[in-house]
Amino acid sequence: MELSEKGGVQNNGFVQNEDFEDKETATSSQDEMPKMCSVDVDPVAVEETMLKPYAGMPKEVLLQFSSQARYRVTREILFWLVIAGAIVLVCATIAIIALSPKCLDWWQASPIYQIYPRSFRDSNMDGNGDLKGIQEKLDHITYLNIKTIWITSFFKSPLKDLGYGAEDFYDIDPIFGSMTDFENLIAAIHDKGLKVIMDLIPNHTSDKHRWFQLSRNRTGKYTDYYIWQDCRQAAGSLIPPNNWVSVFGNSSWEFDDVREQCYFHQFGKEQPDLNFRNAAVQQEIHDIIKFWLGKGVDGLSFGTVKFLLEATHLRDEPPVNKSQNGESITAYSQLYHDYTTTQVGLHDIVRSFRHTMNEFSREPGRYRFMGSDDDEKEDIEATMMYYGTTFIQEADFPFNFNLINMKNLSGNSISEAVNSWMQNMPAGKWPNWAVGSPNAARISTRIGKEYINVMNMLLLTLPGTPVTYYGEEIGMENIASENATLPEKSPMQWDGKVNAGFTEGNSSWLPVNSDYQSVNVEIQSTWSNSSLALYRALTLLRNEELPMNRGWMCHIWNDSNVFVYVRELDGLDRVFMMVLNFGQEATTDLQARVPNLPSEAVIRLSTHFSNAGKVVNTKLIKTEMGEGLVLEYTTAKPVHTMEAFQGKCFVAEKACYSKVLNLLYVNC
Ligand SMILES: [Ca+2]
Ligand SMILES: [Ca+2]
Repeated sequence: MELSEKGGVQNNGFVQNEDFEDKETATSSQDEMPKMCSVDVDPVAVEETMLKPYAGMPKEVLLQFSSQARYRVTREILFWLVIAGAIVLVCATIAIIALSPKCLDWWQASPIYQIYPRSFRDSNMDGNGDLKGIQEKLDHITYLNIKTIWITSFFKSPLKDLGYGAEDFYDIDPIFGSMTDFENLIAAIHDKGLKVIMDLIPNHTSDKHRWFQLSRNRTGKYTDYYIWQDCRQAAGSLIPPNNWVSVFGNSSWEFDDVREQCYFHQFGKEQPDLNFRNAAVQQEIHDIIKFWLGKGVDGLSFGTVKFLLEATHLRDEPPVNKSQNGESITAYSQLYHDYTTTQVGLHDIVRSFRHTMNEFSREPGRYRFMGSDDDEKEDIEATMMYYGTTFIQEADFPFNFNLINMKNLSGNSISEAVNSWMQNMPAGKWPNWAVGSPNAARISTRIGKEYINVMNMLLLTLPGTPVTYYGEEIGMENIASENATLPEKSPMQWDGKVNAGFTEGNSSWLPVNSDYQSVNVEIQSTWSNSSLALYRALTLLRNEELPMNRGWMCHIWNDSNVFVYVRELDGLDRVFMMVLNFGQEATTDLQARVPNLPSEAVIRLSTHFSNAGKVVNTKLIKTEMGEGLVLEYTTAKPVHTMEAFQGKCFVAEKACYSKVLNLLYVNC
């Protein structure tokens, strides 16, 4: 009876749901109508609601259907499905962003190519390299698969000290060109997708600097821009305020006739130290930083920062040899520099530089790199201080000269140089490596021609940012020179023409090395087994292979001949193992060093090109003197997961590879 009341349809168990619902809906809407509206129901309208939807029905009919449960519910289901889908998409996006590792920044992703501008390329035949010359040769940088250029000091300077004492921090030395040349160079560098770092040495100026001239005349605020002290005259000779000695030897105090006082200089007497205890001096440096970042420079390398502050008490520094007579102390190495280097407050100044640089780093993709360039040699902990702490950032990295400062060459000494950096570097920081610099003999001269390629292989396969000093990619050698700082600054050897293509002029400021017929870019680019070809193959490998640019590095083995390490990435079963020979011919049993090592590996790259592609037995890896191998193999058990190698593995900016999604993620 109930059923017939609901529309008179007998439920025989086979009533189609649709029909049943239809009727139910139609009836119930009839039932509800009086409750909803106060008007009587039009029988014609009721008739209409009994109709099926049809094409071209008028709006009123359409509305009748659309309020029916079957359409309303469907509509609501669809609506909520769309909402749920959108929420899932948003969550997935957030998850991917949260799980994605930070992309390597530009200063981490590419090697840095350091150019000594006076020696790179001369564009105007005066025998001196210049900014336009660098611009002419930018294709060489991209040819090397490098994206970052570091140009050493080019400020207006009397060049007494090869440009390290600026006469004007806001101007280019005319020898290198004009400010317009510089702006054009920056634009050209950025057009090619490259970045540029420049030097800034804030410790001192040239004695020709306007500030020094004003200071020696006690003019206004400039009076205290430098470090002045009274010095006594005794028996016709000058007695300095204390026993402090300059880096170049002899007293670091110099009498100034104009002011009739002594000024302090850590380096040459033509390079008076600025007074960093004077806030106005610090502000000047911040203004200089802002000026160059405003010009578009992507990073600054702050040189010789450990010399910024000196103790105000001016006490004598303790002699290394306690019995040495004070009068006879003239060399820098004869004193402990407790009061003239790394004074309290120094790192506050370095952090303030970082702070100013950060103001220019806010735009996406415009992070400004900060390096510190202080060769501490013996004091690795002092060097590491420039990384700052987890919470207070200083330099992105202090430049690492460990591989340059080694006293002898062997697999052991290389291993020690590498490990000393890795073990002392604060957690979460990014390493870097240099094998050449404007202040050290070239690889070829320092350790021998036969090791050029293996040094470059080491440089470009270690974790972190590699720094190449111009010319090391072709294995340039020092020239003979009486000046101790010049032999590694000889003109870049571009081709076999006169002056090695460095200048079209008659002469160059320093002689070109006589080996330029075989050691030059042009000829080496035609040889498949040249240092240049290897260098390019290595930078390409570094760019293309994830384990090489952001994977683990595990130290495997070292002895007097070889240094062995692997590069691995979580989620990838492909491993690269470097076997680098820094001694004499050797055979290394890698299976004895790594448990479950595959018995065979492929030589992906070799300093001896003819070996590339060969399959070798990992029990008997032969390397000749100066030979380097990049071996490749696959394994389900990478070294960094093994108990035996705990504490011997390192990773910065950890990431894991997902084969399924073909992307990198964190938290693996
Ligand atoms: Ca020139
Ligand atoms: Ca100083």
